[in-house]
Order: sequence, then structure tokens, then C-alpha cells
Amino acid sequence: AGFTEQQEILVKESWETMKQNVPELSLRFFTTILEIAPAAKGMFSFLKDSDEIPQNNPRLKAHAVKVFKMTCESAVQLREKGEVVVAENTLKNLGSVHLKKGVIDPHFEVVKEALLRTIQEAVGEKWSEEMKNAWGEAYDQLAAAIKAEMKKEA
Ligand code: HEM
Ligand code: ISQ
Repeated sequence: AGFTEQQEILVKESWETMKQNVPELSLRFFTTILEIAPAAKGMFSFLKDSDEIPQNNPRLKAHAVKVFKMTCESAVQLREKGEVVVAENTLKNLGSVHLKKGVIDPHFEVVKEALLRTIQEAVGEKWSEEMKNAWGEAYDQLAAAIKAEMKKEA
């Protein structure tokens, strides 16, 4: 059973709510990634030289939002086409950036877990198993595309 309209709606609606609070959302996302994998800190250029996660850092916010937006777009494509298609240039860039930074497969599980926990906190009572599966599936398919590109370039 492919990605359903209901799943797409769950992803889109929760993102509409979450994006009204980008500063807090991006900070939570990042904090959670580092809680799960403290060693990931050194990978991010905007964190390297600070003791704590910088509040209100525009680059951090922009990056975090991109990850959410791309996962959201991935959900739309899954429903429309049954697969995730990332624009060729974007995918190439993502592949090479992540490869260069030393990202490996298990890191994708860390980011997934952090993404889901951040959403859970943000939406509160609206959180459900269905919402978790919808975001999780959209993320997994997007991650698979990036991983495949990384392998092509390695
Ligand atoms: C950079 C998205 C997974 C670590 C980026 C950028 C995007 C992005 C859009 C900016 C690329 C650019 O600068 O042109 C995603 C998405 C992911 C994902 C959509 C999963 C579906 C991961 C994972 C890690 C990671 C698993 C490992 C912890 C990084 C790092 C950078 C980066 C270190 C460079 C940040 C810097 O400029 O210092 N990612 N990413 N990403 N990502 Fe990811
Ligand atoms: C880049 N790639 C994956 C996850 C991220 C989280 C916050 C900021 C940038 C990111």
C-alpha cells in the first residue's frame, strides 16, 4: 500500500504548524541530534567553534528548515508518484556535501530519530503512530536517494 493521501496530509499539516516556530524547532532538532550523537558536533561548520549550540544562528536555522522542507516534499512526491525524485543538481550537491563531511549510513538513523522526536514535541497531542510512520517513510526514501548518490560519488 503506497503512500496515502492521509499520510501526505499528516506531514503537510504538521509542518505548517511547526514552521511558525522555526527558531525553537531548529534548535531542538540540532540539540537532539547532538544528544544522540555528540560526536556529530565537529561535522557542522556552524557548531565547530562554539561550546554550545548557537541560539539564533541564521545558517543553522536555514539548514534545519531545509531538512524539514525536503522531507515534506518527499512525502508529496511519494503520494503523487510513488517515489522520491530529487532534482539532479540538488542530489549531486547533497551527495558530495555529505560525503565530504564524513557522513555514514548510521548517521541517517540518528537524524531520523532526532527529526521524529522534534516533531513529536512540536505537535504535542496531535502526535500519532500514523504521523510518525508518514514522516518516517518520507525521510527514509529521501535518505535512500542521498545515500545512493553518496555511493555513486565515493
Ligand atoms: C548539509 C540535508 C542527512 C550532516 C546539508 C545540507 C542539506 C542537508 C540541505 C546543506 C547542503 C549545502 O550546504 O549545500 C540533509 C537531508 C538529510 C541529511 C535532507 C537526510 C534525509 C544528514 C546526516 C548527517 C548530515 C545523516 C550526519 C549527521 C550534514 C552536515 C552538513 C550537511 C555535516 C554540512 C553542514 C555545514 O555546512 O557545515 N544537509 N541532510 N546530514 N548535512 Fe545533511
Ligand atoms: C544538515 N543535515 C542534516 C541535518 C541537519 C540538521 C540541522 C542542520 C543541518 C542539517
